[in-house]
Amino acid sequence: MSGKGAPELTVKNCGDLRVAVIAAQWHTQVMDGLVDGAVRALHDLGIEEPTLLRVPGSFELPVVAKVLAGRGYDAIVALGVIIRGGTPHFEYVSQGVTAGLTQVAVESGVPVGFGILTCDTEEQALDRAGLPGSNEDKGHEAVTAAVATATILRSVS
Ligand code: DLZ
Repeated sequence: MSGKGAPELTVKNCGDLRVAVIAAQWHTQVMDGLVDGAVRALHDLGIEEPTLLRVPGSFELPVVAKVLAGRGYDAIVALGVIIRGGTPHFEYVSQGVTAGLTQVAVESGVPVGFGILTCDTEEQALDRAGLPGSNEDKGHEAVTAAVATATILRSVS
């Protein structure tokens, strides 16, 4: 299963990379799908001992990503689900996590996979969660993209 428009990436020689997955805890069913997809992707890539950390909500993802980026990881993957409610909170959390993760990646030089779903409804999120019946598997995609980027960086260092 790959997302609409998402490339089929072939990533080689990455089994020795140190990869950390950080997952928020809001919206349990969707998060379970994202985490399963991420773990499946790591297994497919031959990365046998990834670090998996859970944080309370998506807003907490950037600070943990920043600390891990300073601890020798080759790639970090952030997973979260943010669903629009009736208040501006959706915008604050979405913007905070997006800007924070971008800043971590660009300033540290460590690729950060962006596995954050920002959806209007839970149905939209479930459709992207890599669950049975989902059309997309964003956890798998985020891992593959981050590890592919790490191998590209390693090839030029
Ligand atoms: C507060 C909040 C709200 C309203 N919605 C979500 C959400 O949809 N997804 C998510 O991952 N986290 C949400 N949070 C929690 C914030 O990310 C954060 O954990 C709290 O504001 C505490 O810092």
